[in-house]
Amino acid sequence: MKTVLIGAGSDLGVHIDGAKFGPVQLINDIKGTYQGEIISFLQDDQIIKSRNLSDRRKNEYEIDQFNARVYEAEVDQLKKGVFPITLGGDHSVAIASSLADCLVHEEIGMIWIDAHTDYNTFESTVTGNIHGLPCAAINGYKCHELRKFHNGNVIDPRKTVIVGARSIDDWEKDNIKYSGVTVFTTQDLKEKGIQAVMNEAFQIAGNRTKSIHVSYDLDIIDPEVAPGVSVPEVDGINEEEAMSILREVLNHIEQVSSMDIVELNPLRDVNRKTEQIALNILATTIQKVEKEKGIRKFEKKY
Ligand SMILES: [Mn+2]
Repeated sequence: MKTVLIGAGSDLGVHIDGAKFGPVQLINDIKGTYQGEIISFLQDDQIIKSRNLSDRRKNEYEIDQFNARVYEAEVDQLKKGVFPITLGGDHSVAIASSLADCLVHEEIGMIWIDAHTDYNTFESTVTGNIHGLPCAAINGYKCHELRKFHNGNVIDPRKTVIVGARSIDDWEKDNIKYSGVTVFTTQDLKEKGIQAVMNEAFQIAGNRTKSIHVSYDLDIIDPEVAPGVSVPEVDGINEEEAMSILREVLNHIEQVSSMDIVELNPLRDVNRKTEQIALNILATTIQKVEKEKGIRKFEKKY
């Protein structure tokens, strides 16, 4: 199956700058050898980001505008039967990539690999950084302002699994409880093992669904190994474990219809360590999808 790279260079979802350069960097690294199409979006230079601490809706309008453009391109590619790999950008770009997939494919599940649960709402957020809200937005748990461009179903929280979380805000915990989303923590990965957790994740996300959107946030990895993210969280997994999570995703590739690799922040990186890991994840995914994933067998609405 063919892949397409969609660069979603926005860091409007976080007060720290730099994630907007993530896709630029990765695309630069890979464009010499990559055969597929590359589509790049970069946030408007004219935008002055809101960094006001009391602003609970930082750059809400600009994020919606940016996501609307990414969404349109994603829908286009998915309709053509291509496998989009979306490169972030902060995690708010996943609202566009996942909901595009949800529009094109019937009954979709989601696996959200992340140190954070990204399940805040405008009411619960402490920082006002919208990259802490996307998972809730995609699940239709409040946050309707963040999916104005989307005219379709949301992804059912009961078919959404968050993997690797270790930083959950107090109010966010309530959202998680009320929504019905499943969370496996970093501790779960260590205790139960990666394979067991990922198998369970695919079972839940794949239950009566035809396809799954996988969103891979690089901050799941320990900042000692991968410092190049905007909001690092200590006590993460190591590089080998990060690759082993990817391997489990790729073992289920027939169920997966699109994927994100997000939150690479080149301005925070040290000796390009995080970039190298992201590149490895990207190249391994491309190779697997192009070589081994068959012609799509999802039912399409179109
Ligand atoms: Mn995230």
